[in-house]
Amino acid sequence: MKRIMVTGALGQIGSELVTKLRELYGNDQVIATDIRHCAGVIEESGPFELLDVMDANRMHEIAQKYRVDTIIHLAALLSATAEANPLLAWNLNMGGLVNALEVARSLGCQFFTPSSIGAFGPTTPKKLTPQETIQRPTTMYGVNKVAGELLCDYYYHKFGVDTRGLRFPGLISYVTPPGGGTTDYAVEIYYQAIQQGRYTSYLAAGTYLDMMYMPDALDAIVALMEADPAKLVNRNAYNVTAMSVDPEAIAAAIRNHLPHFQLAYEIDPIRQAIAESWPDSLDVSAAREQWGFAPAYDLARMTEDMLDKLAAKLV
Ligand code: AKB
Repeated sequence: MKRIMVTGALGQIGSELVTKLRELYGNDQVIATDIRHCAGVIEESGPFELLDVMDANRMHEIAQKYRVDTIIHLAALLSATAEANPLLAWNLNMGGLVNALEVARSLGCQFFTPSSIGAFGPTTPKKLTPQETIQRPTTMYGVNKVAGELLCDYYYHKFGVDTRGLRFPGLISYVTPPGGGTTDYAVEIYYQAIQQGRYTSYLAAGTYLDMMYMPDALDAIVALMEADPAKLVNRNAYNVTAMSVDPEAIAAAIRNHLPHFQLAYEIDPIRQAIAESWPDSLDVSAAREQWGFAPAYDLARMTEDMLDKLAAKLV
């Protein structure tokens, strides 16, 4: 039976992943950690520890105390926040990652951390971006993600740490909102559609980015962590996505349910520039072939579910 430590457990991915892992492996088997408290199901349904991922000793102590055999390291700043505070992003994103990899190395743990479409840059092929291609990002977040992918490769080859990772696109969910990302508009648009009937997008029409619904992202993490190690060629991170969309495409999908929904634009030059430096659509064939990646939600199905769930949540 796995014993899993999750960092950043109260964030957008963590808050849903911890619940899923507790359902799969048992409440006591999943140790949630975060830098802050937040009363709710994550702290109440199983072990929870306060952890600043920059504190290597405390991370090691917690992992040892619970005899964990798997580390899922999620704590990090997203792209827009990282761009506003690049030094903090370097220290937190890289410092936290290397601390977590060191704990995995010293305790012999399996390891997962997310990379991102942000690991690509303006010189990367934009359409059907291959698994292995040019990675010259122009954001601090991207620099962190490329360095992080290389570190995961390094710890696998040098120390035999069982590292696994996914290059996540924008993740859309009705549970915990993201914070400080470039793709956050794709979550906000659904909340505002329900609450106001309109949304003002900070990314321009025609800005295509990869997206995925959270249930598919969680399934992908579990499938990758359960995959036969002999079949995994890429120990840095796998391309994954379920759709390539722009604000107009999401608005059109919303109008199938809310015909009067209105979309306006007020472009944020910083996030627009970040989005333009990222791919339009990823090639996921390596993930499909090596560990069976198969997302269930396309734009239409995701939109129906998001609007249903948010309508119930926001009444
Ligand atoms: C962000 O926008 O920063 C993230 C990501 C794509 O990594 N959602």
